This record gives sequence, structure tokens and C-alpha cells, in this order.
Amino acid sequence: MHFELMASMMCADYGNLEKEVKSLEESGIDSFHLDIMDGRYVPNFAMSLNDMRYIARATKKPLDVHLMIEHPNNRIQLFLDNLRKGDTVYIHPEAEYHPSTTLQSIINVGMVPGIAINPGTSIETVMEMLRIVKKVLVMSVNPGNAGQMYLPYVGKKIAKLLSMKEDMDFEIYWDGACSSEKIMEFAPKGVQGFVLGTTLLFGKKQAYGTTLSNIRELKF
Ligand code: S6P
Ligand code: MG
Repeated sequence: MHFELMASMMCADYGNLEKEVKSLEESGIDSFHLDIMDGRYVPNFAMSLNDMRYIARATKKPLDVHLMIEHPNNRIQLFLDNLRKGDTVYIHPEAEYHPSTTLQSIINVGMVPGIAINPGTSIETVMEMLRIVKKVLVMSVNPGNAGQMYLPYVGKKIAKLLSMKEDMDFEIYWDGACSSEKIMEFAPKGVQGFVLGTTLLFGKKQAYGTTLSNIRELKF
């Protein structure tokens, strides 16, 4: 079964960032998930523009940029200027007055447009944007921090999105508290990729290569 695995780089060891990037690449990670925060839209500062620039230079793998910032339209060009065609940029629709304008800027430069949907955001409020984006990042924890607990009510929303994705032509990605059990349950249903953080990948005694192979060898 094909599904993508992304490394949540806010959970990496920043004292050895280049080594972390290389080691994840050699272990077969599909892409690097970068959590950009402004301390306003979410109550934290994880990664910022320079971290993204650094990782973009350190790898040729695709980047998956998750903007948790207020009014991304004001600053979107700074990010787009430092990414490559084919990289993905997610915005949170409720952080912008005219989110479809921001999504259009992402499309215009050949990047993949995405929206991130918070646990408390209902599908109905983002319906029109589902027609524009290629990727929907479903947050199964509230945005801002790694190491939180899965919020079970998100499961119903994923089921609803799964039933809509073919018609509306988008892919679904999972972000937050991703465990092997969740991959076992949701990959066969059609979730395309999973962001791996402290729950499964980082801060363990196990090498990244072993963890990623174990996930790919799960018996569905
Ligand atoms: C949260 C962020 C996520 C986390 C990821 C961490 O604001 O968008 O990408 O970094 O969820 O994973 P875990 O397994 O520690 O919850
Ligand atoms: Mg994220």
C-alpha cells in the first residue's frame, strides 16, 4: 500500500540539524514537514523562515510547509521565494480574510496549494477552498505544539473528507499524534500521508531507518 511519510522537523535535534536531515533522507523519508509559527496565530514559535531556508538548501526532497501565521498573504512571497516548484504550502483559512487569494499566489508559482483544518473547524466552512487545493492537512491535535494527545472527534471529519476527495480532487494528509495504529486504520481508507513527530519518530532510542521500515512493513 502506498502512503507518504513526512518528518516533523520542529521535533528534530537542532544542535545537529544537517545530520538529522541527512539521516532522515537515508532512512527513506518522503518529505520534510516544516511548522512555521508566529506566536500569534498559535501560542508558540517553532520554526521560521531561516530554518526553512536552511533545510531547503540541505535537501533535494520536497518540503511540506505548514504556515501557522496570521494573514499569510502579507508574507507569502518571503516563503515562496525560498521554495522550489512542487513544494507544498498549507495555510490556515481562518488566519486570512481572503484565503483564496493566498492560495492563488501559491498556485501561480507552481507550488502545491493546501489548507490545514483545525480540529474545531468544520468542513462546511472551507468547502469552496476544497475545490482549489490539492492537499488537505487534517489537524488531529490543536495547532502549536508537538507531543499532544489525539482528539478522537476528528475521526468523523476525516471519514467525511475521504468520501469527498475523489469528486473534489484533493488528497488528505494527517498531522498530529500520528501512531502506527492510526496509519493502520487510515492508510487503507485513503489517507495519503502522515506527519511523524514525537509519537512515532523523534526522541526514540530506535534509528530512523528502523522506525520507517517498520511502518512500511505494517501488515494491513
Ligand atoms: C503542530 C504541528 C505538527 C506537530 C506534529 C508533531 O502544530 O503542526 O506538525 O509538529 O504533530 O507530532 P507529534 O507526534 O509530536 O504530535
Ligand atoms: Mg504541522
